[in-house]
Amino acid sequence: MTNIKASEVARDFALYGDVLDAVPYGNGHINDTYLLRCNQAGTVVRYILQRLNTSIFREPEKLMENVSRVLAHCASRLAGQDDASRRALTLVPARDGRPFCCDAEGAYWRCYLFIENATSHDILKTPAQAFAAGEAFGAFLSLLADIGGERLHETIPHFHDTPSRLATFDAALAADCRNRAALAKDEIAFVASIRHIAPRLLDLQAAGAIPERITHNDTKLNNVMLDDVSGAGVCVIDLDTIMPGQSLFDFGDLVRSSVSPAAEDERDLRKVQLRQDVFAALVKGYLKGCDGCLNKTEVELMPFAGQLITFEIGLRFLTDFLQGDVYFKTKRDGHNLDRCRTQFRLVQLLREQEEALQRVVAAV
Ligand code: ADP
Ligand code: GN1
Ligand code: MG
Repeated sequence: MTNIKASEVARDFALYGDVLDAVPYGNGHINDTYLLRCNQAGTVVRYILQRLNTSIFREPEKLMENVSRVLAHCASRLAGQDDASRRALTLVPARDGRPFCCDAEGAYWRCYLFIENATSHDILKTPAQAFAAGEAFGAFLSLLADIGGERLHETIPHFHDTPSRLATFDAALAADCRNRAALAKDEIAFVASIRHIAPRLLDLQAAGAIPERITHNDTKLNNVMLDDVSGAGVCVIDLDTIMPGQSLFDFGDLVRSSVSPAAEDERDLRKVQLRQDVFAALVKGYLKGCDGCLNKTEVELMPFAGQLITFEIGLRFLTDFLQGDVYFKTKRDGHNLDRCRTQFRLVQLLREQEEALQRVVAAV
């Protein structure tokens, strides 16, 4: 059903034509996303309209400055190439020229061209899709390598700082404000058993073995659009967390969200599996997209990154469960605990098969 507020806000953007409707769209956990349709001189043209979640993104204007800079860089690098307007997001400016607009309640909105004839998948089906997604995120990393100018803003400080995520978890567990810890005994014990892995990537960065790069930081599978005909990666989306980070944060999140055929919130944990052929295709695609820019340590730690980022995000789901579901959108009781369980099961599989995955990387 059309959302009245979103249709009203749409009129504040410099769109051509008449607003037809705006309906909730997509499966994102953070922002409110709408599919907006306009009648543009007799043709229906689609856009993505989003209300930013400002309880999570506390400095939306700085965030939009990052997004605008990144997209201007992408546009200049893609200029003149085939399909350039599908291969990077394009912001529609507000009527006052800013890259966003604010409504009467002070909420921040932005509008993008809709990427047509492409799909963002929640579950990856084939190794060919894995190669395509890996290549797209790798190419995005390499595209951003020479963005230049000042350091990008940190839109969420300590986003992939796993030790800091552990400290937040410890505090949530100590407070247990919803009396839910008793429902998550096994998961809490699992955290205790592997918490020692948390600082490894940041320690290696501090020691100079892993470089800081401009990274996407939210490279889950449904944040890349694959072409409906060729299956190739078309466009990386969801740019809110682009900031300084590590390539392994990106590769790790891609592993987390792609290697298992089960949904992130699947309740039957027998369905959580580690598809090694999918992992191999992700590695090949990502390395091809990166085009030689990763160092030896970054390549060797690709299997470990999958395990660490999956642990970190499972930990965030568990923390949110303990805190009363205040961060991720949820649709049912225990939703965050279900999500945590799939992540932790996958961590177990990634740890059990770590040597085999290392052989996969060495063979590429
Ligand atoms: P969230 O931060 O909430 O995950 P996203 O920016 O990822 O929000 O958008 C949610 C979903 O909307 C995406 O997974 C994708 O399916 C769809 N989407 C977002 N931007 C576009 C776009 N420009 N064109 C087509 N679909 C899009
Ligand atoms: C969120 O925005 P979305 O749905 O693509 C989250 C990620 C998590 C992911 C888990 C800003 O991603 O960090 O890995 O959910 N984004 C933010 O599915 O917290
Ligand atoms: Mg998203």
